[in-house]
This record gives sequence, structure tokens and C-alpha cells, in this order.
Amino acid sequence: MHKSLLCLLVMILTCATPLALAQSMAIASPEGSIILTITGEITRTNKEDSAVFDRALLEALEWQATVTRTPWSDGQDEYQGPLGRALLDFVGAFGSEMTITALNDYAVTMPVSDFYELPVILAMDQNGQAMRVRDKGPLFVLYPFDANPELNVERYHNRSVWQIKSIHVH
Ligand SMILES: Nc1nc2c(c(=O)[nH]1)N[C@H]1C(S)=C(S)[C@@H](COP(=O)(O)O)O[C@H]1N2
Ligand SMILES: [Mo]
Repeated sequence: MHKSLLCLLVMILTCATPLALAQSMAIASPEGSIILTITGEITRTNKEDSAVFDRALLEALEWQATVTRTPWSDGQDEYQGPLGRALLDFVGAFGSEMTITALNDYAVTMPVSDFYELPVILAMDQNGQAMRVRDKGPLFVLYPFDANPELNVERYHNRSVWQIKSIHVH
């Protein structure tokens, strides 16, 4: 190989690789209004020490549909939203607990393992419509109650936070 070409190759490998890695680590900045803020023990951020999300950033995560009844609604509904585990993976969460806080400052601390061991979603749509604050939106921690009736108990009802505004991992 020509010497200058080899030199160029070495330059590309030593400079471009760390740059590409750093870029793959960064989360894009939200363009729309921020509906979720994640703080604490996370490795990927986009605003100082936190990760902030608009609807579009949340739409880019892996979503799941859950058809279930809940203690707070009549009949079965189809909810869709990002999997809790996809969200935690995306921000590089490494804590063992998280405190989820709602717009009314209702807050609950739960193990992050709930999101890894159960297909919990952060429901954003109900029956194809974006959930408004008056419908428990913009984000609602939803356990698959109908598929797993053992979840239909007070412990998981307490963790079913609606109108979520932030998650602190610790
Ligand atoms: N945003 C928000 N989510 C919440 C709550 C709340 O007060 N605010 N209460 C929690 C508790 S303690 C329970 S048992 C369930 C059901 O509350 P409810 O039946 O009193 O409405 O919702 C949970 N999610
Ligand atoms: Mo409760």
C-alpha cells in the first residue's frame, strides 16, 4: 500500500472511530415539547445530566401493544407505547430502582427489574388516539393485567403511574 494512503488510513481509524462512537452515544435533541425527563444513573443524555424526550423520540423506541382492562376503566382497551425496558436500555440506565413522578407530584419508587421482567409499556396511545393529560396521558405505566392476573393487586396498582413527567434512576 502507498505510504501516504496508509498514513491516511491510520488517521481515519484513530480519529474517526472515537468520534463515531461518541456520536452513537448521544441522544438527539427533542424538537417538540418535552414530555419526559430521565435523570440519575443513566449513561446517555441530551440535556446536561438528563435525557429529555418529545413524542417523536419516544416513537423511535420499540413499541408494544397491550390489550387489557384496568381498575380505572371500563372494558378492554388497546394501549400502545414504548416498552419500559427499551426506554431504560436507550438511556443506559444502570441503577436498581427508579422513582416515577407524575404531573400532580404523585411519585412511586419501584425496582427497575419490573420493566425488564415484565412487558410493561409506557402507554402513549389508547385505542389509536394519543392519550391527553385528561386521559391519563401523556405517559401511563401499564402492566399487562389481563394476561397476568397476579399483577392485578395493590402493589402494581400503586406502580401504575399516569400523567408521568419524570423518571429518576438510582
Ligand atoms: N398520577 C397518578 N397516578 C397514580 C395515582 C395518583 O394519585 N396520581 N395513584 C396511584 C395509586 S396509589 C393507585 S392504587 C392507583 C389507583 O388510584 P385510584 O384508584 O385512587 O385512582 O393509581 C396509581 N397511580
Ligand atoms: Mo394505592
